[in-house]
Amino acid sequence: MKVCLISAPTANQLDNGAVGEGDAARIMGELAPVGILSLAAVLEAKGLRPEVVDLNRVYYEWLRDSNPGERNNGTDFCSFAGSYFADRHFDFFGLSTVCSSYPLTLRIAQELKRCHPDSAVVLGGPQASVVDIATMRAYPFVDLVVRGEAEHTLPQLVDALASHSSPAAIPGLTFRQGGEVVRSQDAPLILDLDSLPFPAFHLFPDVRFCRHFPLELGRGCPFACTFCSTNDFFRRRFRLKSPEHMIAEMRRVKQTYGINSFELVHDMFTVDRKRVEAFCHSLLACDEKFYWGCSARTDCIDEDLIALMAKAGCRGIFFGIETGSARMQKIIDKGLELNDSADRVRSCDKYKIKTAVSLMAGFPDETMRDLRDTAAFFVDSLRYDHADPQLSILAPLADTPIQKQHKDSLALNDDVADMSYRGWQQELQDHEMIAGHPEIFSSFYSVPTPFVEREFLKELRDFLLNGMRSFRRLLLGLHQDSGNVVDAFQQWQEWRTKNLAQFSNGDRTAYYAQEGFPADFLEFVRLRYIPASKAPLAIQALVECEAALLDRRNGSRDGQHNQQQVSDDLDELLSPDSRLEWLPGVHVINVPADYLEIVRRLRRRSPLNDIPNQPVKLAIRRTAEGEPEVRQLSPLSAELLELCEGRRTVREIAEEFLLRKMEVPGVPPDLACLAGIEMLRQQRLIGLPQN
Ligand code: B12
Ligand code: SF4
Repeated sequence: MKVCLISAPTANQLDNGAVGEGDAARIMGELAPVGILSLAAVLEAKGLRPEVVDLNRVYYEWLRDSNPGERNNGTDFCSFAGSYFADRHFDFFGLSTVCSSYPLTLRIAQELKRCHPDSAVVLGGPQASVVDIATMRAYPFVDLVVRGEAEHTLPQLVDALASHSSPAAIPGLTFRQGGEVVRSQDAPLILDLDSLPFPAFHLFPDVRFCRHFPLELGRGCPFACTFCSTNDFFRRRFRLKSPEHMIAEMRRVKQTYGINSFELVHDMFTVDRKRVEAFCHSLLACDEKFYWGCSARTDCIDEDLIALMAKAGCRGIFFGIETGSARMQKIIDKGLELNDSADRVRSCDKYKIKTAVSLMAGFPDETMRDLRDTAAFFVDSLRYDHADPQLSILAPLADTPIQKQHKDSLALNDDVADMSYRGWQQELQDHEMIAGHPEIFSSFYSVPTPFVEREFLKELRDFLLNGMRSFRRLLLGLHQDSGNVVDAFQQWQEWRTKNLAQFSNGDRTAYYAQEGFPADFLEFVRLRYIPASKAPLAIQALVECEAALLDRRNGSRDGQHNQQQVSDDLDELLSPDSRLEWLPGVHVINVPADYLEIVRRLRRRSPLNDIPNQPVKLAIRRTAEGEPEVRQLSPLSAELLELCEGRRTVREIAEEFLLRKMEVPGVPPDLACLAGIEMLRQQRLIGLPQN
């Protein structure tokens, strides 16, 4: 049997076609389809030589090689994929599926059947598994669906097909029998995950470009949140690979690829505290240092465990908080105590663990009050530098309680739930498929939201996500000053209706994503918000700082300072004749109030209204990675930084410093000057010009 396993398309970051090969390979590597590779390893263990096709890569090649005109001219990706597979002959094509790209996957499956009518076209993965019957009834080119975990089912199926025997008795299959689509019994769960072979990463070359290598840690979740499909798919039986097994796999990756940072795949790792501790202790006892990220619930973790995880190399945790409303927590059966959730985000920040604070809006029962609570949770988490809040609009995943409850009132419009819409450009055929089969493509529909207008919901989501990226601290300041960020958002909506013509007919999501939005918003804050603010000085200081950072981001140059090469190498020793210069991108601004104090108060949620009028200077720059850096300068540092302009030597600066009679009590002026210069170098504000 010649078997070809095909990943589900998931790389929406490639969409604009402008991504270079290096970045593309990294993106695709990090999206390595662990399920497909696990199946390939099982087949290899049986002596087969399966091939793995990464549809993300095929898509990338199509984007790269076709010109934009062609792309819009009917030569869509599906036909390209069809010609890609036309002269690749296999007996078995197995396609993995996920809701977001299911229409596309089905169209590719149809192409495969057209080119290779005698080959078996089989679907598996989280989406096909739950809409198996409806899919096979609607699409005759699908021969079979393998439901659920497939490491035991697939080899049996391949054997049956090779020997032309009936697969009917194999558990975990959906197939046609006498004109009917029928299911065999469910396949038993794989209880001992250590028994699975190491995934066939050698069949997926892009994996070597990963920053964080994906390794499966376990399956199943005992909880039953109403929007989630995991407990349905991997069921509620929680399983983990043993620490020894995980560490052996991590070592193997390190040896083969030189990568020691991992994305440990499991929806919910921290169910059993003892097992998390055992994993951490094993990592600590091991002679190599590994870094890793995982998923957790905030009620299955506490500060002690977080501290241990950080020590054992944990650098990122995905927290599905879902809603900031205590009422909605109960309705969606998530049941988190939100104060504790906030506290876990704080603890992670303390131990420098990055947290994805994942929130959703658009639940059917959600009122404006609930939405305000979610927006507040989102913005409150910005107080922690290591927190990365996310907000998406609910997509009713097939076969989840929420989808089943609302299946007769799902709506399809352009305002689709974004969970499944992002990414693949949809062709007309996709729209037709989706419109014709809500039971198969439910995640492209929206559930009714009777208490909140969907346009409002969507705009608030776009505002918060882009606002966080462009003016993180200002957003927090506005939230704190106005009482809830939604109030500030509504004022902005009012202002932009009167002042921004593009809002009447444009694509709002596109508007929020482009550079004009932060500039417009800062103007709104200056002209409309500050005059009525309770804390005008603090907000003004925040606006000026964000404006300067935006300027840096948009590449505006600071004339003379950026034209030359300046070294920030701290090993180069200074002599009296060393010339100094500002490092490229450094910019100094005046703000009307103590910025450090404002940030302190934001972190503690203390009032901003009594911040005194006390102008300070800030040195601002962006790191090579684009991260903003803001330093409040003491009067001495500000003076010295000014003296470093114009390529003066250390000696010249010291002479000028003495003339200006700057005093540091108890420290001789020449020493104070040298120490100040060294500090500015350490802070990466000045360096030695290279020419
Ligand atoms: C890692 C992950 C991601 C990664 C992507 C990884 C990748 N390779 O592309 C990222 C973070 C990008 C991601 C994004 C999204 N994800 Co996701 N993701 C996961 C997660 C946590 C793990 C996937 C995994 O590797 N599992 C481990 C392997 C072993 O399992 P598996 O892939 O399911 O494979 C097994 C079986 O399914 C089967 N199988 C799989 N393929 C095939 C093919 C054949 C032929 C056969 C026979 C069998 C078979 O056999 C495999 C071995 O047993 C799952 C949840 C989960 N625990 O699985 C969600 C999950 C797959 N994601 C989900 C969703 C909804 C999304 C998003 C739409 C979310 C969003 N808000 O945008 C996006 C869509 C991405 C896109 N742009 O299209 C849902 C899918 C639900 C559905 N009905 O399709 C899941 C199940 C989460 C959930 N709880 O609901 N995701
Ligand atoms: S959302 Fe998380 S905790 Fe809830 S059922 Fe899904 S995986 Fe489990």
